[in-house]
Amino acid sequence: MKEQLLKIKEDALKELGGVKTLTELNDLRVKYLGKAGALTAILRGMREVAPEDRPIIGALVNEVRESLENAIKERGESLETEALNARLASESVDITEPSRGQARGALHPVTRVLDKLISSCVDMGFSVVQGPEVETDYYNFEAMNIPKNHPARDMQDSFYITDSILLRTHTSPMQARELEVRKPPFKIVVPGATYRNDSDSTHSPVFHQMEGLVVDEHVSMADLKIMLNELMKRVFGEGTKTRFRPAFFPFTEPSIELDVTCPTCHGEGCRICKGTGWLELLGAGVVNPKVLEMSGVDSRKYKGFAFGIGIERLAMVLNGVPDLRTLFKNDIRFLNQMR
Ligand code: 2NM
Repeated sequence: MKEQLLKIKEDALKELGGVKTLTELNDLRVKYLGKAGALTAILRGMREVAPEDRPIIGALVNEVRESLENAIKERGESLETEALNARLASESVDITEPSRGQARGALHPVTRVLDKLISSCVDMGFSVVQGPEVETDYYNFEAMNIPKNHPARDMQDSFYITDSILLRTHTSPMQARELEVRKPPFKIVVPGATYRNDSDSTHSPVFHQMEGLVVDEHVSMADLKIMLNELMKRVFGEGTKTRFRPAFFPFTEPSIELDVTCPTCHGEGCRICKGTGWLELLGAGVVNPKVLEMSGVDSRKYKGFAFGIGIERLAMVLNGVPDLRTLFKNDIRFLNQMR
């Protein structure tokens, strides 16, 4: 019987070594320690054991049971630890792996150019004002010294809503509104959307402008040139050169147009500047005294200078965009190149 017990113990421990799962472990427990198990069978056979041997056998049964229970418990614990480690390994996240990345939005090239112009002017002491895009004939044309028979007023160039109301064709009407209410001296810029009935590779029916206006005693063409040179350096970089050509606008006298050295080739000549090294950039001039007077500003005491710049053309030049209309198609393939 003693041999039987030791054999049970030996078999059980051997089997235990091969147990791989908690289920197998439980089966093993039932097989040796359960009600119908091998050890229980031995206990049942105790009546056949000589009475004087019973305590010895009984003690041995207990010892075997105890050591099997301990071994099973130990094996169970190590199986649980193994299972936990396997789960931790399979569910672990490698925080050093590079992420898939987020698709990032970006500012529209027109917005970027406009922001740059506005902040450069703000840095030079200008206030920013915005006004209505639906304007009266008076502010859009009359107050800008554009008379009734002027070609700019043609129905074919302007979007009229009624005989006297239209979509503003430039941001100048807001300048007139400010001339009426502001007390000089002042410096303002008016950025915003403007509308003309035109559509080709250099024109869009909606486009953007920024106009600036400075009114003070004794301001002159010299101040205008100094200010524009400074603005161009801030927007295009310190090495930028300018040149001024005479021009005509009804609202300024004298009037000029300004060219800058091409920001792409820095004056060498390239595709963008069509080999000339220069880009026509903006119009400007000394505010026509008639314009000041119409808005109630005393033109003997106060002078003004003003400039107007088209934003799309600038965005095209700075980003190498050949057709202005692509700026407003919102084709994602185009926008992704405009970062
Ligand atoms: C331009 C060119 C030259 C301009 C003039 C005025 C105002 F209100 F003072 F009369 N605002 N903007 C101006 C002058 C605009 O755009 C090419």
